[in-house]
Amino acid sequence: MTKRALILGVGGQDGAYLARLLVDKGYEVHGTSRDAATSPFEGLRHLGILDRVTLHSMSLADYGSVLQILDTVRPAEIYNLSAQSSVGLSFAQPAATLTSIANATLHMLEAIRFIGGDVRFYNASSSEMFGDTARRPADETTFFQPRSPYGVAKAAAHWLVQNYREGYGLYACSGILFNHESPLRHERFVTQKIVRAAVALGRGGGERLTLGNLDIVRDWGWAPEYVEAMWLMLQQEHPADFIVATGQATSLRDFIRITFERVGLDWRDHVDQNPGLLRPYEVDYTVGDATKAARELPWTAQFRVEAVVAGLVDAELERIS
Ligand code: GDR
Repeated sequence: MTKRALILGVGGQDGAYLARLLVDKGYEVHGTSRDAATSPFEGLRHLGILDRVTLHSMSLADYGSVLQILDTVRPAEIYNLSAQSSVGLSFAQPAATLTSIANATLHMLEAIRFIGGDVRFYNASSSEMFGDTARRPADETTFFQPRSPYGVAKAAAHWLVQNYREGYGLYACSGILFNHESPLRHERFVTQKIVRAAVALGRGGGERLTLGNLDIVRDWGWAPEYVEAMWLMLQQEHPADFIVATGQATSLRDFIRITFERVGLDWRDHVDQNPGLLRPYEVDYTVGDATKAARELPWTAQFRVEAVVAGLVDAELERIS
């Protein structure tokens, strides 16, 4: 029998790649966004699968709308990839971020409990819950010490998922994803901002690149392969949470250097720092340990940072040519 999946936030980067993965696996894929009639669904369009996904309007802020969609679609698997995803924006919109992440997840869990049946639920947790990992890779037992309203909201949602799993026996789990990039990334995230600027400068145009904090370290992976880990989490005998990361620490300076080298430039000639882009509170260093995912799912990241940069630069060159 064809399996039916519901992807909340199918308009985003992860939603689009997951939709493609599930379509390729023969799923009947349904997806939601707040207003499906006006959403551009650029990711689905770019991947050529817009007509393979049944789209619905749903607001996770509205419990009634969640119930209606669950009752209509009756999915076997639900992936919650919706909500505000910018850490930077969460400082400017803390309350909206908290609502869009924590309350929204709670509405989903309550609706699943109310509707009942044999449904499996994946929730998008984030490495931001750990805050700074103090130069050690974080695993599933590492304490949460979030440093942004976004991280706090993700931690709240994470604990809700764990509570509903333990308390009500739901098949509900969280993937704790570290930074994951792709050509579908918006320029508001630093990798795409760097890649777009470097490629334009490399072609003799563009403007100088202005960034905030250059002293941070991240664990950058490749989004199209991270969605495979999401799917695998819902295929296990028992629900559990997993870190999804490469385990490789890269400084932002190195990310910029590798990107500019790829277009034949020395980054030091083209990059400025603007204190106005600094965050009020910063995660200086964050790296993940995905040993549990490698052992149990099994899943391991294939793309290291050089491959991530190459994939982003090549896609950008193709986009503008
Ligand atoms: P992040 O991603 O906050 O890690 O969250 P982002 O790319 O926004 O920032 C990464 C780091 O780069 C520093 N930085 C800048 N960031 C942006 N956006 N723009 C700049 O100009 C700039 N200059 C320096 C930031 O201060 C930060 O330290 C991402 C998101 O995808 C989340 O949704 C996800 O949960 C986490 O990754 C894991």
